[in-house]
Amino acid sequence: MSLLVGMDDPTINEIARKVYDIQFAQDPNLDRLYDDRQKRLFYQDILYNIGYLNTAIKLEDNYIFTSYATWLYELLCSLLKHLDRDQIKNQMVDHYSLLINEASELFTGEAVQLAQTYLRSAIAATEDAVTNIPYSERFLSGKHVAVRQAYLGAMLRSKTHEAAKIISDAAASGIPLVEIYEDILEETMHEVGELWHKNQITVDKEHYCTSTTQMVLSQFYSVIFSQERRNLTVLACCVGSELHEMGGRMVSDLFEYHGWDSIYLGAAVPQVSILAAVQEHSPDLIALSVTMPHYLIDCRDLVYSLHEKFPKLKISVGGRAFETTDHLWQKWPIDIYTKTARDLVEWAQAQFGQGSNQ
Ligand code: B12
Repeated sequence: MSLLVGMDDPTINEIARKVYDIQFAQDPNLDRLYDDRQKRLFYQDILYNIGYLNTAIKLEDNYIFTSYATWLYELLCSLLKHLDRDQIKNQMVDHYSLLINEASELFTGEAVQLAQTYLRSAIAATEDAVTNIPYSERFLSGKHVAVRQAYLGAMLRSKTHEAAKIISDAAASGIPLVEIYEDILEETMHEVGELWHKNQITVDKEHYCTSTTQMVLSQFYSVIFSQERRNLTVLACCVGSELHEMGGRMVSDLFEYHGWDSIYLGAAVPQVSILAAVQEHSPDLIALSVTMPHYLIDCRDLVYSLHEKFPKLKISVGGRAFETTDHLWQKWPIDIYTKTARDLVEWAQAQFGQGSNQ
């Protein structure tokens, strides 16, 4: 039960080269994703991997190799900033699978099976490590933390169907819609932003989490749009060149769910178009959403125009940008600022003499 030869032996190098060539042939993206230096290190790592595997086999200690696999995975995640944790996991799983195929070239006798067992354990350990990220205190406190973690975990592993099911199961278990929106989905998106900021997920993963969450929101539209009407209209939109449109969408959806007619104009709406839309639809309330502080000036200008042109219109503002100000909204002629969509709905229900649906 031994490795055929020492690490400097040409046979080992030959097998490492073969594993390297097969892996690059199987996944043509690798050629693009790695520069020449990284390719050399990739090859070097194959030799290390074989070395660690050999040590584990000789000592008959599976844990040596699985703990090495987890350590290597975290090292690669911090070195390969352009790659997502999930992408690195996929590459490592491909790599260990190739070594499983080559085990009989590397080892003899019982060692072949041991190698394959240890490599399978390394695959499992690497798959588990994908979601082993230290989450923020905010994400880990509050309501429905377990659902948030399960939902984010599924998205970090790119399991769209699983992620959608976690949320539909949460709804089926009786969690109110507003809590699904704000305590689960909003908090998860906030955490996605933190992970992106800390460089723990790539931009494409952040985009994927956004589009998955938008798809998940749409699962609720049959419920949202089937509530009793209240003959009230809210118009919501994002101001300036604001691209963050999920907050405004949630505001709009929660009003619709409470029987209001909602008109959601979405992201980056020019001032002139917002004024024209108010003229056309005569809403009872307008909800202006700002996430990036540099669109606060556009918001202020719009608020003054709305106030002057439509004196009866109730004006509300909200969104992350206001949390970064010193109560800026107090200086503007608006009717209400609230931190959350649910608080705005509650205020509006009281203001317009309607009880809540909840
Ligand atoms: C998804 C996302 C994006 C997506 C948005 C896609 C889309 N279709 O919406 C894209 C990729 C486009 C994007 C781009 C950028 N983003 Co971004 N993004 C996010 C992220 C991860 C989630 C936003 C989100 O959907 N949250 C969930 C919603 C539901 O929450 P919410 O908006 O806060 O809304 C709630 C409340 O605020 C309130 N509310 C919202 N509107 C209103 C309105 C009223 C009237 C009321 C009462 C209440 C209310 O109700 C909602 C429910 O309670 C955030 C992280 C975060 N902390 O939010 C970063 C984040 C906002 N982005 C950030 C940055 C830096 C950017 C970019 C500059 C990145 C870049 N270099 O290109 C650009 C700027 C684009 C632009 N011009 O607007 C930073 C901002 C940091 C800062 N200092 O300001 C954040 C905080 C990430 C981070 N942690 O660093 N982003």
